[in-house]
Amino acid sequence: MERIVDLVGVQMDFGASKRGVSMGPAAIRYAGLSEGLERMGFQVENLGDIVPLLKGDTKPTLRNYEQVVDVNRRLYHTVYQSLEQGHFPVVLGGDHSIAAGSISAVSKFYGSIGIIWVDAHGDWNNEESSQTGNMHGMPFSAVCGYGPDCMVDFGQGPVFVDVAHCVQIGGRDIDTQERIRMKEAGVTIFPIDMIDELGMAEVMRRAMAVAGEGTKGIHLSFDVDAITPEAAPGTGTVVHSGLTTREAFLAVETIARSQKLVSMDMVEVNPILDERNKTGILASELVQSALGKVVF
Ligand code: EXY
Ligand code: MN
Ligand code: MN
Ligand code: MN
Repeated sequence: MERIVDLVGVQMDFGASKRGVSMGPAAIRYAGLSEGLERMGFQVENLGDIVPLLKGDTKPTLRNYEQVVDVNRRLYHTVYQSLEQGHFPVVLGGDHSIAAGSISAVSKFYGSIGIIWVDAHGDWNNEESSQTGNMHGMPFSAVCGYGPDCMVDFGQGPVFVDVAHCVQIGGRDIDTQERIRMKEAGVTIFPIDMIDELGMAEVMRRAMAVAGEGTKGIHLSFDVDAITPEAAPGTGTVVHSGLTTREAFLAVETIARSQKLVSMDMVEVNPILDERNKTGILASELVQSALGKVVF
């Protein structure tokens, strides 16, 4: 039977300071994602985009929280329904705050999942530790029960992800309080210098053991700012000296080979800041590789 991939875009940029990642889904689609997945033999169902409310309540510690929460609630239901139908949900961002809605659904559906979070940032802030109030800096902690509950509690009775099965890869810009909180919680972290030392192949072997063993599946949350800005300039929070494109492909190809991937997000593509859709194309290719596209 043909496997069905559900593509859902989320035109969200209210979780970030800069505008423009709301156009990320269009850029990734324009790069040929559906066509590529179809060439791989998938049936692709395009679920369209979730569009945020034009206005909503805000506060300094949780900027635009009403719009962020509303989108996450709708995304939660979309992703949950996709899983119920036996499909594979691919969520295209949008800023990273949307991972709260997608992962809440995956965690509720499976009960026990692992998370591989590829990102220059920790995304492990809460309302108190955040220096910006930007909610794209909070979703990883939220889905594990260490962040704002409003991001993950839509009345469904949230199932938090066990930190023992959570991995951060590529971190190199993590706030001081955020770092302390991540260490205390016990997230497995492979910051960029550890990737230099161990090599991505060994990092991924270790990451797969943490996220994959003892769980029903793995969710991949991939923030394109994990990749070095020379290769991925189209994103709002660039951090120098990141992953090479080959390291990024090795990471997602390893996850694909494990056959434990059940869902993913590809986020933070900002076409306004990009160069001829370089980052959109890279994002599209990384999704295909995560779903098993082979080079040869
Ligand atoms: N740690 C900073 C903050 O909380 O504002 C930066 C967060 C950037 C988050 C980007 C999407 O990964
Ligand atoms: Mn992020
Ligand atoms: Mn990031
Ligand atoms: Mn366990």
